[in-house]
Amino acid sequence: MADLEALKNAVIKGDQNTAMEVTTKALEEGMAPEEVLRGGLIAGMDVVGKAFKKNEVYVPEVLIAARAMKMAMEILEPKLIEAGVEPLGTIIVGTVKGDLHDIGKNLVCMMLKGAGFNVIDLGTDVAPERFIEAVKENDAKTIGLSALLTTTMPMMDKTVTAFKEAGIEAKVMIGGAPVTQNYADKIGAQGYAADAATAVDVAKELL
Ligand code: B1M
Repeated sequence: MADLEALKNAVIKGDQNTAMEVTTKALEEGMAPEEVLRGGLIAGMDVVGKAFKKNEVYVPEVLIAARAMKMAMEILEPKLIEAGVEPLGTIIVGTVKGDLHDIGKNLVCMMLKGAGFNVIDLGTDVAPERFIEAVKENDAKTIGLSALLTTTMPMMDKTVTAFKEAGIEAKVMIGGAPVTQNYADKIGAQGYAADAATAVDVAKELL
């Protein structure tokens, strides 16, 4: 029987081989993909995220854990998609221009995919025009902006302004360590999420 506690610990330790093995075994045994995601992978990253906030672990550990999660996700993702009925909606996600941080944004994308959204991840350093193009191409109704630097937060404001100027009606959710609900209100973003799990709830509310 696949052991989700072992999967969780594999992510925490950044042990990608074990993470991939347990994920494969769990799926072969018929465990629901969402259970593997939530009970193993997300549970592990949650521990790492919290330890990181308390300075109990540092950047290399976070990156190694995220890589283990990513490798396991490559196995899990097709099954999550298969298991889903229809996508809840399409969401365009990216880290704003000038900002290269993507660990949190990637977690948000993973959680959204796991929850049944069709996620189009534009990556990092994404200019407003690129977001606009992607929204139009995919007829997306929701956009997620991430920023980790106080110096790139104003780019969120500029991006939201560019959406308004381009007549984009998609709802905007923002997040990232320095971002707050107050800031979201100030720039006219309809949603704010402090973490990846909340991002799913907010994205659902914005549908
Ligand atoms: Co950077 N960095 N970094 N960095 N980095 C921070 C953010 C910093 C706080 C470190 C510090 O000084 N203590 C600081 C920012 C200070 C500030 O602006 N106030 C900082 C700095 C200054 C810089 C550079 C400028 C350093 C330099 O070169 N002098 C540089 C900037 C490069 C650039 O972007 N142009 C830089 C570079 C880097 C690395 C490349 C080395 C690396 C990024 C690797 C990568 O992402 N691929 C890096 C890292 C790893 C960090 C820290 C250590 C960790 C960030 C992280 O991944 N956290 C960070 C320090 C810290 O946070 N204590 C730091 C884990 C992640 C799971 O959390 O991203 O917050 P987080 O995401 C959460 C929530 O915020 C939320 O959900 C996620 C999961 O729960 N969330 C959303 C995020 N996006 C969301 C979107 C949503 C909703 C929720 O909706 C769409």
